[in-house]
Amino acid sequence: MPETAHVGSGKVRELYALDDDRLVLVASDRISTFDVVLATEIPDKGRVLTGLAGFWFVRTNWIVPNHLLGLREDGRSSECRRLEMLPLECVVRGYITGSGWKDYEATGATSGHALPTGLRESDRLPVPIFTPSTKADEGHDENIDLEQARELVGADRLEEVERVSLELYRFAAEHALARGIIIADTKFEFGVDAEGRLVLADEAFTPDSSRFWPAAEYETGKSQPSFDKQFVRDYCESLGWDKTAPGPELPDDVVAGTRARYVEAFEKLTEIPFDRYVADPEAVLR
Ligand code: Q0Z
Repeated sequence: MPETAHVGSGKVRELYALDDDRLVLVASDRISTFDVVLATEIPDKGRVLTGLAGFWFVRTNWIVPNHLLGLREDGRSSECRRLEMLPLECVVRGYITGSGWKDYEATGATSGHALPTGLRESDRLPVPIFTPSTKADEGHDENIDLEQARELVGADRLEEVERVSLELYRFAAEHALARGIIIADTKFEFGVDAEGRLVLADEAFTPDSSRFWPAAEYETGKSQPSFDKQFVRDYCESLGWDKTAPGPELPDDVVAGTRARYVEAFEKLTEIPFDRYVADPEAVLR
């Protein structure tokens, strides 16, 4: 995109400025595992993520307005409103896993939420919890408690992002579970528009911003297979790779299996054939 200024890079996405008010977010087909971006791409992964995010933005705009202006013809890029971003990662956990499980094992709590004793890894929580973290440029986000989050965005805005985050999660987790996918946890990024209104930004309820688990295979007391990345993880583990860059190249069967899982997640959640999306990205917005 030569006529537009590059304004940011994520691990597998790029951000460009169209003008002062509009950005283009491009999702590549790159995949990361164990925090390393691999050289082998998963065809259509970027389209799946962009389409899913568009689907969720439209279906949740009754909860909170969002930054989406439209999907581009390529299906992997979206135009969005440029916002003032809040310096907070808004995480909601419905199940105890990942860094929340690590915190719980060490302290019995996570982000200041006292949790019931005797929880097992991957247990569903009695109620979903809001566990904000800070954006770390290098390495992992750091879980913080509500007091630290309040210092970052102010008491009123924190109350608002907590309420909205929990409402978004409850809505999407129920939709997904009815279609065979557990959304174990999810991360939102919010911005504020020129009028001071809270706006959902970035991506929402994609496999890159959330942990998707196949509901049919859910078993508490152990870590769960990832809906999308399990073939890649299993293959990488089978090699005895030390998880430092550069990662291994993926064989064709692992690529094909992983692509099929992304497409399966898209079709289960949107109830739209992926081919229809490719032909007409705006199909997910209707
Ligand atoms: C999102 C990110 C990515 C690199 C900035 N609507 C918005 N307005 C202002 N800023 C952003 C957004 Cl989404 C914004 N990021 C995260 C995404 C590549 C960084 F695709 N950074």
